[in-house]
This record gives sequence, structure tokens and C-alpha cells, in this order.
Amino acid sequence: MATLTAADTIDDRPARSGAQAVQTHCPYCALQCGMTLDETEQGWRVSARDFPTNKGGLCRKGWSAASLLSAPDRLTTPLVRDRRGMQLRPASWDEALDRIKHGILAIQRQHGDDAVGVFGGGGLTNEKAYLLGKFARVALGTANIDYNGRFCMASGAAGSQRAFGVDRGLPFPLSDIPLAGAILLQGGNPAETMPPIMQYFEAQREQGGKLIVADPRRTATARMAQLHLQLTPGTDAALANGLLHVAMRDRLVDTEFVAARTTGFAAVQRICKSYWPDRVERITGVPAPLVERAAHMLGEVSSAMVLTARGAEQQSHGTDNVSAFINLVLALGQAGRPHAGYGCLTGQGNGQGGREHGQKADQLPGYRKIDNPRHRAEVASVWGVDPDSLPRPGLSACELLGAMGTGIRGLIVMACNVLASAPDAEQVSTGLGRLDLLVVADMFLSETAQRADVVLPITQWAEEDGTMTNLEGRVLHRRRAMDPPEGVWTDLQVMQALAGRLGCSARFDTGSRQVFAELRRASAGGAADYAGISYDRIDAEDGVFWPCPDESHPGTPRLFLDRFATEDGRARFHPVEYRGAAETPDRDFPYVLTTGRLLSHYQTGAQTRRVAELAEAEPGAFVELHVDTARGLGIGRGDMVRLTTRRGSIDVPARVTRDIRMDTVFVPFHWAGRVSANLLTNAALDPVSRIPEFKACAVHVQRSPLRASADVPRHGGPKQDVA
Ligand SMILES: Nc1nc2c(c(=O)[nH]1)N[C@H]1C(S)=C(S)[C@@H](COP(=O)(O)OP(=O)(O)OC[C@H]3O[C@@H](n4cnc5c(=O)[nH]c(N)nc54)[C@H](O)[C@@H]3O)O[C@H]1N2
Ligand SMILES: Nc1nc2c(c(=O)[nH]1)N[C@H]1C(S)=C(S)[C@@H](COP(=O)(O)OP(=O)(O)OC[C@H]3O[C@@H](n4cnc5c(=O)[nH]c(N)nc54)[C@H](O)[C@@H]3O)O[C@H]1N2
Ligand code: SF4
Ligand SMILES: [Mo]
Repeated sequence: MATLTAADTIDDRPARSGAQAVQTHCPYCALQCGMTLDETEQGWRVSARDFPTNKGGLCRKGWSAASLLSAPDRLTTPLVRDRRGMQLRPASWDEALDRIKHGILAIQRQHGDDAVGVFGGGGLTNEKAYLLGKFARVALGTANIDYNGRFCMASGAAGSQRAFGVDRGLPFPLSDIPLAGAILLQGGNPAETMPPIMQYFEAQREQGGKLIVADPRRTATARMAQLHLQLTPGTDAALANGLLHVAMRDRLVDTEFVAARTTGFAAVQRICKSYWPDRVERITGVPAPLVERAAHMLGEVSSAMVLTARGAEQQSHGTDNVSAFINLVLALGQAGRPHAGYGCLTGQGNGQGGREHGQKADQLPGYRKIDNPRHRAEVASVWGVDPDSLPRPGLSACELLGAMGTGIRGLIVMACNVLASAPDAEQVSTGLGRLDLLVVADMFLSETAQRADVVLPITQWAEEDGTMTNLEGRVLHRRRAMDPPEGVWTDLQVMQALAGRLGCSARFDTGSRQVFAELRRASAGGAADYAGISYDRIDAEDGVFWPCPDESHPGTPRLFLDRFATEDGRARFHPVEYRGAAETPDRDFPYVLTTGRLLSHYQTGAQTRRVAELAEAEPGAFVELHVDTARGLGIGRGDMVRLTTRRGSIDVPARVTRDIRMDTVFVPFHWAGRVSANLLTNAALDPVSRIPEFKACAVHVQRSPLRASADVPRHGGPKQDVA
């Protein structure tokens, strides 16, 4: 076992011979742009591929992705820490895996099986996400597995589930966007977060379509829109109810559709009656005439779409926000028909597939429910275990992190940098310190890995085969282009080796095709049915849309055309009252802090801060604030600013602009350590989706006593502590 390398056990043949180029997909976001990798004298090179999603476009992260493959600080050997306070040191795979085994067994003997938690990620392939869910339930026997999708599109998913009975980010292909007469983009900035997707919005505009963007900042995306609704963070539900109020008042409601295909409109009508535009203006800051104009733009076209992204979703009322916008879509008769409907722009590379196959605390493969006896029996029979042996629903991501040191004594993290990405980072740091065992599988020594007892070096995207499901529900093939460096294993190999060491007799394959074959069986008959999807079909058809129950089924690019996935086939309205953020400004913390993304970095920057070109483009954290706000506080361009919330404080340079609301400041979350945006954020959770409130909390803003660059590390994060 100890001498095994990834190349030995991967059954999938590299898709190239000699120096032939390999057609694959980008390692980062949910657009999963098609790219070609080929080897040149200078190393691996990316070129854009004409795939149906990106149509030859890539963003700068995609273009520069190949440099990660030769990053000098790539992990190539397991690391072990002998005792707390000591440094990590290189170890053999045998030693590292034995250490994990003994740690797990000791914890479970003393505290029970559920005391070991598993934290997954939306960057994992379908095969890995599926096997991780099985590993947790069958090999560890723990209920406590969840993943970073809880930080991400969980509210969009919960809102869709509640209204339509199933959640697929976009229930239609991207190619429907250009044909929509009007689109409302609520809290998304795809011009920076998915640049090639802008082709579709541009095509829509060329055909006379209208775009409305609701964002507290005048972003690159907002600048493209005919109408920008510059709302205060956290007030999305009030805006949605106001739009529906106007639609009702001005007879824009499609009463025939409401009667034929929905239930529950009366309760929504009662609530929305009191959201007259003046009141909505007072809550959101959006002028009443703009609320009226937006309602008419959406209500007067034959096909309209509402798309939400993290701006509207990462709130303690994120699910209600989504429901309020779905109510609007349903009332206008714009769901379940071509070129129209509600969609959530999923974020991570496999954010969609990652949430379908069982790494979520309450789910089993194929979007099955872990508390449903029939679903348990179906999956148990594929896994060859007794249904009663499957754990019950476990803790959701933030709750799992909150239980570190109490209910959770050991944690295995696969594909997430929790120390940088979870809210209220100081609490997370304290919790990590209280664990008896922290295991991190990653290709880099992320900030979380730096705190681990055991670090396992993992293959990168181009070194392994697998499938990803993009934001449209299209299942794609990410092909292997090269052999991994010696000493590095795939996540699948790690799970197999650990399951074996823990004495688990269930099957844990290491070939992605074998695991996919098992996933197909485990998902068969579920809402996210992959039974008819194969690697060969994906290759031949540019991806296959789920559900696809058998091999003769064409796949399902558009859902809901005939019926919704609810029991009676009707979409459900859900009444929503505006409740606001968990924390709103007061005398001590007078501004609203919101956080988000920049074009040049991906997530916590664990990958993109290692790409020279991207690190140069955006070298460090900053705060964006309005020029008048800055002036009033005596802050000039480039001055250091101290931001303080009830949870922590950071010092970062100012970026002064006219493009943000005067009551709001924005900090990107791509940096860790002393400049981490998440030292400030509030871990208040949505009661349904359990998403934390990344997008709105109260903050105090002042000029910092520190001088720019001299006193403050530009990149943040402790130095690596490898021996
Ligand atoms: N460059 C880049 N691209 C990425 C990623 C990345 O890290 N970097 N990550 C990927 C992932 S995982 C995700 S989830 C997506 C996210 O993609 P987006 O949702 O587009 O990204 P964000 O920047 O988080 O948030 C979008 C916008 O919400 C606005 N906003 C803030 N508060 C509110 C509010 O209360 N209401 C409303 N309506 N808007 C608000 C912000 O000003 C911001 O412009 O991007 C994916 N693509
Ligand atoms: N303040 C604030 N915080 C946020 C957000 C926000 O808008 N504001 N957004 C949230 C959102 S939407 C998201 S999705 C999260 C993202 O949060 P994270 O998931 O923590 O972000 P990443 O930087 O993508 O971290 C992924 C880690 O997994 C590693 N990795 C990548 N692929 C693999 C693999 O196949 N196997 C293994 N073992 N490791 C792998 C990478 O090297 C990296 O270290 O952040 C959330 N946090
Ligand atoms: S938009 Fe997303 S998938 Fe496409 S190149 Fe950029 S990061 Fe990669
Ligand atoms: Mo995300």
C-alpha cells in the first residue's frame, strides 16, 4: 500500500496519447468552461474550447489554470504533526493513514461514532462526493457529514425544493437566456464571477431583451443592465414583495396560470398588499418609481426570468428571499415554460452534483432523503448494508464547525478551506484547536491544512478523471491529461484505504468509472436520476442533463414544462414577510458590511493566490467604500481602514468609489489570516437552508492607526509551518 501511486490504481486511460491535446473543463466555477490542455516546451498550456456553455470563452482564472499544475509548493507527501505545538513533518502514507485510523478509533470508542465529522466540498467530482457520503455513513458510521455548499447555493436549493419539489440550479439550459424578454438578476455579479456567461446576456440585449440587476454596488454586471436597483444589503424580500405588489395592483398577474399550475397564491396576495412602493423604498432604498418600472419590465413581456445568486441567498432569511422571488415568477406565469422561469446561479465547479449524491447532512444519493425509510432501503441495498445501520440526519456545516471540541472531536476535511471560508473565523479557529484529530486532504497547504494533525496530498483536476455537473444540470466529463506527481493519491484512493483500515467490508472503488457506475445505480429512481448517463454518452453528446433514467432517455434540459416535481404537479407559493438581516446598523456599528468576490481570485484564494498572474492582478484584501462616506470619516484613497464588528476587526486599505451605496462597505473574502473578511462576518443561520449571513452585518468603520503596507501583511495568513 505504501508504495502505491495514483497512477497505479486509476483505471481510466488518459484521453491522450503522446503529445495530443486533451479536451477537459476548468478547475474552478460552476460554468465548467470547456478547455483544451496540451503540453508544450514551456509546460502545460490552456486553450479555450468551443463547448456549448462557454462557446470559446474563458476568464483569466481559466486561462492561467495550468500554472497550478506546476506550483512549486504543491504537496507531494503526507504530513503529520506529532504533538500540538510541534511542526508538521513529512511521513509515509502508511504512517499517515495509521495515525488517522488510531485517532478515529480512539475518538469513536470514547465519544461515539458521531463524534467524527466529515466536511466535504462542492469542488469534488460526482464520484468523490458520492463516495464521501458513503464513507461517512458506512465506514465511519457517523451522521455528521456536510459540506461547503451550505455556504453557497443552499438557499436557492431550499427555495426551489419548497416551490417546485426539486432543485436544479437552472431548470433550463443557458441557451434559453438570450430568448428571455426580461431578466432580473438578484444579487449576482457574473461579469466577474462567470465572465463567459455574459455572452448570453449580451445576445439577449441584442434581441431587444431587458436586464435588471439588483445589487448594493454598481458592478460591471449592473453597468450592463437597463435598470440597476441599488438596494441595501439584506432587504431583498421587501423588494420582491414590492414587485409583486405592483404586478397585482397593475393587473400583470397571469391568473390562468396561477389557477391551473400553482397552489397557495391567496396567502401571498394578502401579504404583498401592504408592500406598496413607498414602503419598499423606505426599507430597500430603491426609489419607488424604479420598483414600479422593474415590475412592468418583468410583467409585460411574454417570457421573463429571475435569477438569484449569493447576494440574495447568503442571508439569514435567504430561503425566504428566494421564495419571495419565486412567488413573483409564479404570479407572472413565468415558470414551467421555455425561455422563462426561476434559476439559481450555482457557484462551485460541482456545486450542483456535489449536493445531489450524499455529502449533505440530510441526503442520500440521487437527492434522496436520509429520513425517508424507502430512500434508506433503496440506497442500503446498493451499498449492501442494513438500512437500520444508516445514520440519521446530522449537523449542517456551520453547526458541525460550532460543535468542534464538544460533540465533534475529530474532523476530516476534503476540499474546503474552512478556516478562511466559514463565518466568524475566530470561533472556527478556536474550534479547530479543540479537536483531538484534524485531517485535511488537499493539494496545497491551505490555511486549514496548516492547522491539521495529518495532511494528505491529493491529485489535481487534470491528473484524474471524473464527472462534474454544471450550473445547468449538465453532467460533464473532466478528463485526465497527465500523471500525478509521485507520492500523491486521489481522494478515492484515500477513502478506499481508510475504509479498509477501519475494517469496513463495503465496496470502495478507486476508478472513477467504477464509482460512477455505482452512483448510477444508487441514484436510479431518485429525483436526480443519473441511471442513463455514461462517460461515453457524455463524451458523444457534450454532456447529459439529469434526470436521465435510462440509456435511451435523451436527458432533460428543461424541467417543469408539463408539471412541477411536487406530489400534485403544481408549484407552491410560499408567503414571505420581510424580516431583515439578523444584525442591522446601530450607533456603535453604523454601516452594513457585505462580502463577495473579485474577478481574479477564486474563493479563499488557496488556489489562485498561488497563480502569479492572478496574485499580481489583485495582491491583497481591501475595503470598498463610497467616496462621501470615506470623506466624512477622514479616509483617503489607499489609507488604511479599520473595520470592526461584534466578532472581530481587520485593517485593510481603502478603495474609494462612487459605485457602492453610502451605507454599505464591501470586502472580498479571498484572503485569510489577519485580513480575512470572515473575522467580521456573522454566523447567523437561515432556519431552512442553514446558510450563514455572509452578505449583511453591522460594522464600525474608522481610519486605522496602521500605515499602508508597512504594518500590515498584504496577503494575510500565517507562514507555512512545515518542517
Ligand atoms: N472570480 C470568481 N468567480 C467565482 C467565484 C470566485 O470566488 N471568484 N466563486 C464561485 C462561487 S462558489 C460562487 S457561489 C459564485 C458567486 O457568484 P456571485 O453571487 O455573482 O458573487 P458574490 O460576489 O458573492 O455576490 C454577488 C453580488 O451580490 C451583491 N450583494 C451583496 N449583498 C447583497 C444583498 O444583500 N442583496 C443583493 N441583492 N445583492 C447583494 C454583491 O455586491 C455582489 O456584487 O461565483 C463563482 N465564481
Ligand atoms: N465572507 C464570505 N465568505 C464566504 C463566501 C462569501 O461570499 N463571503 N462565499 C462562500 C461560498 S459561496 C463558498 S462556495 C465557500 C468556498 O469556500 P472553500 O471551499 O473553503 O474555498 P476554496 O478556496 O475553494 O477551498 C477549497 C480547498 O479544496 C482544495 N481542493 C480543490 N479541489 C480538491 C479536490 O478535488 N480534492 C481535495 N481534497 N481538495 C481539493 C483547494 O486546494 C482548497 O484548499 O466560501 C464561502 N465563504
Ligand atoms: S468562468 Fe468559471 S469555469 Fe469558466 S474559465 Fe472562469 S473560472 Fe473557469
Ligand atoms: Mo459558492
